[in-house]
Amino acid sequence: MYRIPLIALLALQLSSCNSDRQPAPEPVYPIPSERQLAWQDLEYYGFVHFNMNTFTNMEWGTGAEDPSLFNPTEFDAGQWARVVKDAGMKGIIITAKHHDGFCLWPTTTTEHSIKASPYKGGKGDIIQEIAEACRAAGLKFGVYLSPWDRNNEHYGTAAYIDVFREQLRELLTNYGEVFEVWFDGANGGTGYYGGANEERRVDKKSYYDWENTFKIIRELQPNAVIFGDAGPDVRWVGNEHGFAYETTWSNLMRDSVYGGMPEYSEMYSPGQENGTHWVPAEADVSIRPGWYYHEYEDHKVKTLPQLLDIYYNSIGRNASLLLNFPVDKRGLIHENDVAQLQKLTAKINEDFANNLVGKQVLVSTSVDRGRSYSGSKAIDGKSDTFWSTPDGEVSGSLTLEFKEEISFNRFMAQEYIPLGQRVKAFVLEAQVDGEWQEVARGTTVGYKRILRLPSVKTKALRFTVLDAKASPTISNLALFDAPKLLIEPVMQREKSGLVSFSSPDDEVVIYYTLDGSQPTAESLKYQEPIMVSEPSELRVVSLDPQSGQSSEVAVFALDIPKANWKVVGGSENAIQAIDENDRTNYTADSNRLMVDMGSTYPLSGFTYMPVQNRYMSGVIKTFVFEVSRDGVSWQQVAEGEFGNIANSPILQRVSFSPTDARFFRFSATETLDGNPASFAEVGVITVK
Ligand code: FUL
Repeated sequence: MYRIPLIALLALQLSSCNSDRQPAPEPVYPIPSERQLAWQDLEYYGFVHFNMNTFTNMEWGTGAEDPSLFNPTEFDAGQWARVVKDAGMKGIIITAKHHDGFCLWPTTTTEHSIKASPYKGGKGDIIQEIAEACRAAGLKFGVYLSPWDRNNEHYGTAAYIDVFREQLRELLTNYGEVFEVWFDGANGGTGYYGGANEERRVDKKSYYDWENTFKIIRELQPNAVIFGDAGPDVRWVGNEHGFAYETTWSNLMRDSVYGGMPEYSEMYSPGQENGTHWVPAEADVSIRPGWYYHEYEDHKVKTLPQLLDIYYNSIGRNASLLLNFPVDKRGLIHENDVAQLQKLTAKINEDFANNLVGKQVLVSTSVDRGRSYSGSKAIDGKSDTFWSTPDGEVSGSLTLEFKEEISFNRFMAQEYIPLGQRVKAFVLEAQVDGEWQEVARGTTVGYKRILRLPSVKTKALRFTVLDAKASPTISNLALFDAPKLLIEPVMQREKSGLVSFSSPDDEVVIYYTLDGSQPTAESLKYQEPIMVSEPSELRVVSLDPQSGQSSEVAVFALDIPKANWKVVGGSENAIQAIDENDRTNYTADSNRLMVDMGSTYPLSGFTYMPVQNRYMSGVIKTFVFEVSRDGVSWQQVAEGEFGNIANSPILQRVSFSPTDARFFRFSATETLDGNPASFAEVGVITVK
């Protein structure tokens, strides 16, 4: 049975008291529950993966881990709360138990917990510390409890369901208010299982008897939303990149979905226009490649442009954003992650600092359902008032006229979701030289839709709902002029030596120098790829032509081009070791790469970029480097070890005494994992 939430009823009553007595539109089912409405307002909250895997350098522990390994040295939940709060996030969800079964609280259900760890002499309770830190900071607190337990001997039998439910009871009883309970879809497989060390498969549809588990949550934490592929309250967005879809419905054909179903991402995750239940999407993504901390990913924290894409493609596409921090072995959010998050926060704050739809704006509509639902309700800054059309009118336009010309590049629209999600298609037009010109076109709006657009200058703007499930209910329209994203340009070199630069913001101009001087608007303007055929140092900057502001200067020290380089021997894809592309790799069964550079050069060193894949194989640990003038007689110029390459697989530079050579031979004497040596990119350092 559907129930209209209190807040919606209130709005209905309020509107019927209005003088024009125009009734509010009827709800279009499904509609959100009160707990879902409260959750929707949060928009943005933090995920923390911190557990046994942090100490074993794993993503999925087997369950056989020794609890004594769990021993954070500087654990500080207060630091997590500060970082999350400063970023404008509204809560933290913690992996109370991941698939390996280790419990972060002193549970009565198993010995495989913090009680058996050295942390605070076995008297610690990480969950309590986090719950308290959240409360103190005014943050919501949520728990991730993995249904799959690779440690528990009973996993796969009914006895485990009792254990699982008891764990849930403990978490939902002893730690105050919980806003979200997170159930993972990954279930069943190999594991330790109390020493059985076997594979245990479960019927994901029936094994957990979810209906009765959910009852426990409703009873103990009636305000908590339950997350899972099938909800019931909040659904997985279907990928781990943090992207919702251009068309994202909060409606889901919930009864067709179950947790962990293989076809979920492809078939169900964007939601359905005619979905039967309100189950909005939550986009979960880690700030690093892994969910858990690995020192070797310290250099792989997502960049500002990547984080911005995540923000706009989740919150801007009718989903909430659950951004994960792999807390490190100390028990802290790592400095690199904090630094990137702060950049994101500053940029988001800057982008949305000033809503251009202010009081001076004249608003008119092609149609409305009376004064209480006039166009002005979409720009009054209130979330419980909205512009709507008469029953049966599923399209209509709202026009904003500005006193002065404005320039904007962000458009935000919101529907009044307590009455259901309605908009199916919309178009945005701006008046330019007296003519209406299409600026953008979209499908769903939902709770919030944000479009990033090229800058538009205009005095009038028209937002038209082209089609909707019923009378559209638009509660908010906003415009912003986000400052340009001024970050250092990214460089890409081709094997030919051709160099190109790019910036994530199309509206900035790139300038560069080749003589070591600081680039300015007077320097060389980058227009098309440039040929760099000599060792050179390029200094490059992004500049906003309007404000005159510029990014930091990027410095690229380029050596000789590889245009005439050839791999001698090796398989067909050996070229990938010298193609100037770190994302392509060559794996050599011979553990060796031999290159003919085409001419003789004065070499003084070489560079090695290990594979940058999430799961690395064949990373070279110890090496020998030899050179030759004729490819026949060889001279060893370097040998050694790439210190710390396991934890820090970044570009390695090795110098040696200057030697003239046309050929080089780079051999691995040992790889980290014993697999054949792999090369993402190999280069040389020449004497100038
Ligand atoms: C996945 C899990 O298997 C990962 O380890 C991680 O917890 C992620 C959030 O969900 O399904």
